[in-house]
Amino acid sequence: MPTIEQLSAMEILDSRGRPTVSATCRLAGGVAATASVPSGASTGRAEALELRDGDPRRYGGLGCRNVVGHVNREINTALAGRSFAAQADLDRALIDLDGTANKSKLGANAILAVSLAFARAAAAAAGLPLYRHFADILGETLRTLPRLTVNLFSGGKHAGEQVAIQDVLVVPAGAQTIDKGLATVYAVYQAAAKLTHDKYGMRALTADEGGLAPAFASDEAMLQDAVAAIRAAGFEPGREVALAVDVASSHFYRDGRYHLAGGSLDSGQMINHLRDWVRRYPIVSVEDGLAEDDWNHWPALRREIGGEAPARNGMIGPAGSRSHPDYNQSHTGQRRSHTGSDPTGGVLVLGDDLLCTNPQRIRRAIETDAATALLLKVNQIGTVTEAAEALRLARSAGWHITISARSGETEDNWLADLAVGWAGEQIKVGSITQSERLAKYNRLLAIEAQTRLPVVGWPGDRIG
Ligand code: 2PG
Ligand code: MG
Repeated sequence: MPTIEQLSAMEILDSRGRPTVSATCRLAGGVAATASVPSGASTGRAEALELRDGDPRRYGGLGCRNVVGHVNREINTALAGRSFAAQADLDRALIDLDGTANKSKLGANAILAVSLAFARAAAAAAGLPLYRHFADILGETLRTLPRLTVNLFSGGKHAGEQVAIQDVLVVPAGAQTIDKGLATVYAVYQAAAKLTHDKYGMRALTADEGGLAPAFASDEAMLQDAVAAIRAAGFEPGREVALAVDVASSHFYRDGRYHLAGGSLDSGQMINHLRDWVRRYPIVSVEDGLAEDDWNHWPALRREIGGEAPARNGMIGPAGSRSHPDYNQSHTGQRRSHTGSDPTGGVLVLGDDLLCTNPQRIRRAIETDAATALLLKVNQIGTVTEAAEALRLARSAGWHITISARSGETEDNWLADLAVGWAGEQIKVGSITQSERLAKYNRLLAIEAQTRLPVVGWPGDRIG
């Protein structure tokens, strides 16, 4: 049973140069491990509280010195010398020590840094790779590697809001390995960088997560250009390479309307707009298509674009049973042919800001049939154990899981281990540039080489 000898932390900088927290857990017996926490920009309002110093003279108030102090003093004093048989016991002690609903006393950033550092130290003490330890925490066996969803074009809060939509992502659906998937994404990204230069006269300047961010004329231009880049790279859109979209619509939802470049839409019109996109572009996943507070309309969105409701209490395996479209496209690239009676074919209706990795919100979404997939960001909830609970709940409803990084990341790579250990169907790390992103992709490559696990297949193997 791991006994904590010392917990300590320091302030480090994330990929945007903003402070974040790195914690080290030393166990009795000498094993020590360090983990650092990411930070979002387009945050959901229900996220656990990331505590900041608020001193405007230092990092514009974003400093984390107080949080570091919480680890070095309160948390260390309370937990050093104690033994924890399981991750859940340690996390429970952290939650109790904080005592607030949103971790605002000690800070979710302090708590998560300790939770992760303990997980890594316990794995090392047991002589296990971190991905296997995460699988043990969940009570899972290792099954699959996640499908890649990789940022290509960015707008919204990650790119100075030149367009409202936050991210268009490349999904190398035909690639059977992480290795091939990354090579495919590289080719599309290079084609997109050339397109950015030729069409917009811009160098390949990138947004927070490394996505390209030219001055698109409209939100839809992001999708058109993404399809053009896929073709230019020599792939067939919708068969070898598909798209995912993070609409991040909470961030352009005001007074009950969605404010896009061409004007504003009410919820019903926004749903129609997204359904139209899903019909005309090879989109397999729509994240935050509606705003975090627009609960009343999410069920209609799910019905319109999500295909059949997922089977409850059933795990979706590598070739699960959800209906998916035939992503074959005509040569115009503008209309997809579909199988069955469902014109959209059923894309993932993925909740990020809506759900905030929060079991209460996930339960509400399951009860109202508002989504079919959970975007899992551990720092939205603040401990490994609560994130595992969120995942279990989503899986019990037959949902898919997309394990996600944040826009402010560090060089730490635990996310890749988490995605494999928890058998996430998708992983979302950002673009194929910038070392804080590549740290995760490189770790996935290493895990693939070690385990030879298969990448999750698309349901029905209709792609590829
Ligand atoms: C999102 C994330 C990652 P942020 O909205 O899904 O892309 O962004 O970390 O800024 O919340
Ligand atoms: Mg999002």
